[in-house]
Amino acid sequence: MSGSGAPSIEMPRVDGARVAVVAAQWHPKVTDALVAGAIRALDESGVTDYTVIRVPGSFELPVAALHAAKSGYDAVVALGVVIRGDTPHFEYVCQAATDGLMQVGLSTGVPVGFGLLTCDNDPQALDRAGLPDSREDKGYESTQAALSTLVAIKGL
Ligand code: DLZ
Repeated sequence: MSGSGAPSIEMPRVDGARVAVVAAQWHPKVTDALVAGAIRALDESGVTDYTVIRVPGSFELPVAALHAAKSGYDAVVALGVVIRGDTPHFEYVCQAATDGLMQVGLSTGVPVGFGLLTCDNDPQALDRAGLPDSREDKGYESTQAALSTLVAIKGL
């Protein structure tokens, strides 16, 4: 998927919102940077009431996101990194996490930011992690997407 065509979205002000950031722990240099990007976005949007929940791997993201969504959080951001290996494991974990996170959003009505990197190799992940040398900042972007969606659906 190409990154070209991304909209330029203004960071919304959502003072008073409660946000849960659920993050996997595999590939800690990248996942820690994704969490830092998410917190930067929360700070910019005025969100002070947030929780970071760490789970072991990306496969565990949906169940943690579901609990957060059912616990009264206004938005959830899911962060993780899956790196392709030699077996089909990659496809199963990516598919399960992606489908599960979509189900959480649809079944609860709580917007879920999708900050799961599914990469062929480490350089691809580092390039999207929001580190000083990265081209993209998916922790920040997925948090902004969740907050913008929250604002959009609150206006309905
Ligand atoms: C097992 C596994 C592997 C091989 N690779 C990754 C990965 O690249 N990224 C990730 O977030 N998690 C990985 N996991 C762990 C699974 O997501 C899950 O935590 C375990 O299968 C235990 O349920």
